[in-house]
Amino acid sequence: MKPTDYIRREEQYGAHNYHPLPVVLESGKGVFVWDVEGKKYYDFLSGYSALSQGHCHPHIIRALTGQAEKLTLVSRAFYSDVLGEYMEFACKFFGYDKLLPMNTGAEAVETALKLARRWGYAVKGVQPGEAKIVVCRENFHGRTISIISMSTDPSSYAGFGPYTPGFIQIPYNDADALETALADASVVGFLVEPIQGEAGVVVPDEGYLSRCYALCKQHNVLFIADEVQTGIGRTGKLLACDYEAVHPDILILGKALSGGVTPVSAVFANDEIMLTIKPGEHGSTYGGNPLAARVGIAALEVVRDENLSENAAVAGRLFREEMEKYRHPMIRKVRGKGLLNAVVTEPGNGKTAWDICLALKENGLIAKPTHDHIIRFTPPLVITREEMLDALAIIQKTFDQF
Ligand code: IF1
Repeated sequence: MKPTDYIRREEQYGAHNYHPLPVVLESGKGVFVWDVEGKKYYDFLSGYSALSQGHCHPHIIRALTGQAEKLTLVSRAFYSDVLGEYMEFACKFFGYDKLLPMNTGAEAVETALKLARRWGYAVKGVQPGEAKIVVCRENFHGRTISIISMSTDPSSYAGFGPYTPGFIQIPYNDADALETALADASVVGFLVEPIQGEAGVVVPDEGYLSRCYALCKQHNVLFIADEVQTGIGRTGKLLACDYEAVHPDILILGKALSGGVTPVSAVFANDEIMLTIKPGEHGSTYGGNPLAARVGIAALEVVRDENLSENAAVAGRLFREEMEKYRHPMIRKVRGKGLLNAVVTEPGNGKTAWDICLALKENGLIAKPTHDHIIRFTPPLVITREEMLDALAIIQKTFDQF
């Protein structure tokens, strides 16, 4: 079969909810993937930051296959030998009393919303049904109906109403707007991405997160960090909140929590918050399954043992320095932290970010535009200096072609 055959079959039998780059991948290892014709590419999307440990990391694959031959799922109706081990390991890794295991990032965000509301009624004393959660404009937290009810992006929410009530939208990177919103005593939480990924890697001002955290403390409101994309080393620290020594009241993780081999997400909180949800009040068939637990431990061990946060900081600085030195009329700016970076492009002679991504693919590097003029560059955090320099050469050679 040719790549077009694979594409045509997927078009015929699959929903058209994506518009993928025309590349058909068959295998991956570290920072590389190969298509069905054996062509090699640098993967500069990393499964939207889920593959931070690189494709098919041996330590994670061994954990996956070993557990897969023993016990994959018991449901939470029973205990398993490995779930508690994972919970203890992850709670100590991120510094929380407890975690609630889920599968996708959106499920973890929904869980955090429920937890904040429940805490608001049970502990803060907000009137039942009145809890409000403050969110930022241009947020991206997933695709469920309550999550798109928080969104200001029509491509996320339009045509899917009616929407879940109880959300107050304020501008991102504006602590004064948060202070104003917190005057409402029914606010129970502030949900924020430490860096807005989908919005095009928007990095807030220095001090924004710590000021918001202080305002939340002042108003007895939970600071909820969605680190599904920014967490687990991606921005050069274990958590993006670590840049400002902010310890979120509720921490949401997903994606790289499993190194891209099976969906694993989690919500972390201390007892006063977490224990407001009682047995039977929340759950998920696969949440906390033994396979996910074993994989989760291995994925975090790789982050720790291979110093991936530090590597992301060093490799990311190299990327931005080299791209800032490189001048091109189609590049307006380069921004990011660690290995969560984006190039903001100027449409040039009718060429768009999509055209650049098509040319990058021809030159051996795959990346994807977010919105139509921003290209996100998020390689696995295991990338070496040589690989980064080689990838930069491909990126600059590609822009030179325009
Ligand atoms: C798509 C974006 C990235 C996320 C944050 C929660 C979730 C995501 C900060 C939900 C998921 C994914 C979803 C995927 C594309 C990708 C994405 F472009 F949509 F925004 F990475 F930036 N919080 N992001 O980034 O996690 O339920 O997907 O496991 O929907 O197209 P999920």
